[in-house]
Amino acid sequence: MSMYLTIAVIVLVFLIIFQIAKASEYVSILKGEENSRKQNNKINGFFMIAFLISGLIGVYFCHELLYKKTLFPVGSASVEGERVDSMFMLTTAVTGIVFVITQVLLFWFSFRYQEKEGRKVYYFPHNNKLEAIWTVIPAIALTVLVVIGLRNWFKFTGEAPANAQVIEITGKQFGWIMRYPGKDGVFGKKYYKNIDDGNNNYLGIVWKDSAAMNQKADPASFDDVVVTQTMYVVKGRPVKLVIGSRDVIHDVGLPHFRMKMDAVPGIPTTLWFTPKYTTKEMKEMTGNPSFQYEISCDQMCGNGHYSMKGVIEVVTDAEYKEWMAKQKPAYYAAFPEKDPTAAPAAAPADSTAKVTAMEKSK
Ligand SMILES: [Cu+2]
Repeated sequence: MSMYLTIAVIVLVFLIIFQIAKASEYVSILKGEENSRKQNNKINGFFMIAFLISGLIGVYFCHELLYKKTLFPVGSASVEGERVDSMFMLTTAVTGIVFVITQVLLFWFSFRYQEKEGRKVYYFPHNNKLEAIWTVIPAIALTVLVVIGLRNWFKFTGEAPANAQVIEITGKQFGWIMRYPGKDGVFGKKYYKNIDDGNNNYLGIVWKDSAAMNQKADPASFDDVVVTQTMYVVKGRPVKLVIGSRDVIHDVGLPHFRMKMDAVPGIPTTLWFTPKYTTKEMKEMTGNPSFQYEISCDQMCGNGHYSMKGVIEVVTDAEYKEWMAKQKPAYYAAFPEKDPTAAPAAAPADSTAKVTAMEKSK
């Protein structure tokens, strides 16, 4: 019913516009072309000013209405992200001032210098000095902005502080896999052909010898901890992410930390930042008891792209240690018989042979 009504209203509106157009055509014939053009010109001039004023009011109104819903009021949740915020504000200020001045002039001139009886157009085809000014000033301004940006880019993607915690994060259709290097601090080798979700090898870690693929089990991989979707990091300790992908290009988007970086299959990318507040502190600061630091995929990566949400839990050092103590190396999930804490009765008879073979390969 309401659909028919909507269609009827649309048709009616079209009819009215059509009739008005028709009527004004007859009026212009009656009044004469010249007069009607001058009148139209006046109306257009008025609309230029009306558009400018309502546009400026609209910008102000949207800002009042929407600013508090953005991530700006809380500020950056990472130390390095503050640089991104200040860059953003600087760029917005520089381009914003120029935008407002040029738009006000554009619409004001259209109104103020509209066609009038006895007014002649000033012929002003070229001015070298003026062109030099409006080329050189923006060029200098943009160079400054780009240099600031490059310096920050090299900082975030460059060498992380020595005390940084290194975590590997891998995107896949559609989710995130995080790997901690374990006690040895070294990530074991991985090879994409080993990826086997059914056997808990989401990253293709080289756990086994394979003559066919010419690879030897990497002992550094045996203590690697693999978790999915939720990453734990420590407040105040720099985190270095080693970013990869299992399939297509994803992007680790960390809006609260003001960071993002593409996840590209085969080409590890890196990014580091220092979390400033724990998740608990953020819940209080935002007044939102269900606040979460989100990892959003910022690259269209397929039909499940929208659902590719990961979470970063920022905790205290003690909480982190407690959490980590509960994690089991992924190796034991794939080979339960190798787990020293597992009940020995559960181990099948041939597993002992495998252990000996693995020990020898070390
Ligand atoms: Cu994705």
